[in-house]
Amino acid sequence: MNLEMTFATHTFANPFMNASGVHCITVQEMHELANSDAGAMITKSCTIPERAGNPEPRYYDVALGSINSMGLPNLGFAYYLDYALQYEKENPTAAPLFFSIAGMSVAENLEMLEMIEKSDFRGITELNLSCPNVPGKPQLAYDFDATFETLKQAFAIFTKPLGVKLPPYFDFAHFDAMADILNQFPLTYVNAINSVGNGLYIDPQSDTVVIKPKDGFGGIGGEYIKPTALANVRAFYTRLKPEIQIIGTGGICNGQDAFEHLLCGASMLQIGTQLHKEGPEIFTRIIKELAEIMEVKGYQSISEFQGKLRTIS
Ligand code: RRO
Repeated sequence: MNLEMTFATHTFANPFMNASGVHCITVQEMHELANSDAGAMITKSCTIPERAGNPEPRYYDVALGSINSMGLPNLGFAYYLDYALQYEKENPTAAPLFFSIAGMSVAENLEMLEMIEKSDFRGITELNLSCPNVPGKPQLAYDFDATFETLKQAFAIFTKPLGVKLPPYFDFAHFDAMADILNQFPLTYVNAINSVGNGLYIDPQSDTVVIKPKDGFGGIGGEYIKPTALANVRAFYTRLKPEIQIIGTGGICNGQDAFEHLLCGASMLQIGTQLHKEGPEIFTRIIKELAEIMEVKGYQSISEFQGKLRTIS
């Protein structure tokens, strides 16, 4: 059974990786991912200065998923770039690293892109346009004109592989409009989706919210969001030019979820909520489960079914 996935500049041993934010804030966590069976890994979205993020509790696991309002806590751009450069030096043949940035302004994003461009970093950069949890900062990718302007300025200065992390969209008009924008740029990939912004979870015993920031509002992940994630993966797979690959993120808990994301057209697969619940051993389990499903269905490689979702005629 072959789970290899050719993505951007590399053929990864398997399509699985962490979703940015989960198990990737510290170097220690990145080491644990590197030592797991994950095919790739991504750093926590960063800003130039270190950020403490929102007050705790700010992440809560529930039966069907999670709610978070972390508020972009991170150790600062230099910490992650230093880690990435050191990792590449010590592991010259390893799979490329993914490096996530989420500046608080266009200028901050451009400054980070410029520093990555000038550095020796050989990996893949992800521009997070969809952080739902910074009070007073709307998600950039819900502002279509601002997204276009940001990408225009980004590609004027950046030549290395670059992808964007998008929030979920819920209307065909929005899929069409965003795809039209994305198709105008030499993007390496689109990552769909970030958490479903500003949900509310209530503890039935205490009648209270479960996270402190924003009076309990936060991004929803896990099983709750799989249908929305699959729809976004499919919508972009069928609208984007073929050079732009898709990373599927949202509700991947087991091999069947992974299979469905691939069927919708995803290439790499990111796991957030379930990685937070289970730890990096999840990658061993989910690789086995995906391989078993492929075996039963008679597939030897992912390319035999990737994107080949059937509709009803
Ligand atoms: O740190 C966060 O609150 C956060 C980010 Br940057 C993001 O992109 N998605 C999310 O659910 N939380």
